Amino acid sequence: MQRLAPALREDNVPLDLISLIKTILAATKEISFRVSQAQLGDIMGSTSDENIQGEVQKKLDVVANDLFKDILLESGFVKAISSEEEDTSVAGEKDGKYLVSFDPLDGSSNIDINSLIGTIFSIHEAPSDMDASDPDMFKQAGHKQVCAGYVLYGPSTMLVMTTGRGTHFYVLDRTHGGYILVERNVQVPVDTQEFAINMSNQRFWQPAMQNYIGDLLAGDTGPRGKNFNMRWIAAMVGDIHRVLCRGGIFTYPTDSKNAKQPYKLRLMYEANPMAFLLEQAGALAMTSEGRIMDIEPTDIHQRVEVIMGSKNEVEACLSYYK
Ligand code: AFP
Repeated sequence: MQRLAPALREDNVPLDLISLIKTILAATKEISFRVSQAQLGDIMGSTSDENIQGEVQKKLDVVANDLFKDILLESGFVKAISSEEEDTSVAGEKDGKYLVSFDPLDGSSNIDINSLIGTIFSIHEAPSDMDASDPDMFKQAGHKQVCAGYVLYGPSTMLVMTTGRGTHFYVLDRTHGGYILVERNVQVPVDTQEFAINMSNQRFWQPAMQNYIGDLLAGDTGPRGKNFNMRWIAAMVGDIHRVLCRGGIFTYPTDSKNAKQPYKLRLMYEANPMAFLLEQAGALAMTSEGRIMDIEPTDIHQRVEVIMGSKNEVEACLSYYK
């Protein structure tokens, strides 16, 4: 088993990117500790504020966001950050080489029930000819990411990360405080009998998704000829981690629940980093119209339809949209 920095050097990751990754991970270790304190620390429950998405901020959302913001902006490596919890991008070092987008605490509704939560991050190179305060720097497609990952604060604290040379699993070793590589080049099985979707939205989906899920539910007596199991953690980090570990399809499809908001998940700090991790593990990450990482962003908080996971199952799902 290898420590993080030597593993990254083996993948020829540039030294300044390794330093940035170590900076991000320093914040995750602090969050991991705070999460483990639960009611013993002041992190449970909600604040009286809402974020730009109109969602009530949990205390831990704010704590995690502030930790990431401070550590990244002080690092010297970062030209600007954008976060689920910030209205717009925040300028850092004017000559900083990187842009970091993050969801400091994914799965906020799980905080108070001691269930799975995580941090998702995505790193792009910063354009050298733009001002650090210009949020347009972030309008870069997912295929330009130089690193993406998440940290899962579960029974163990795990880092799952790619720098474009495969997706690797690391575990936080509390005996010395570092992340240790435990699995290199994770591969998602191409076939699966497991799906993840919020079934309570069924009546709001488009006919293609209604038909697809209907056929999965019909099991071995339906057109798919096999039984499917369903799982829903309500935290994308948890659901995608399961897909990376044993295959599956995860989708948050277009729905008509709120006419102004047909999609739920955010492109820059949820869909793109997960898409990079999954594609590096041999899986697919799509909308019903194309590859997620080819979308040219128009806004740092834009939302997107997501259909991702085991290759053959994602293709089966997409065939219902043709
Ligand atoms: P929060 O981080 O705001 O709790 O959102 C979590 C999330 O964006 C994603 O991680 C989940 O997959 C999805 O929302 C859960 O959505 P439902 O509320 O429909 O279960």
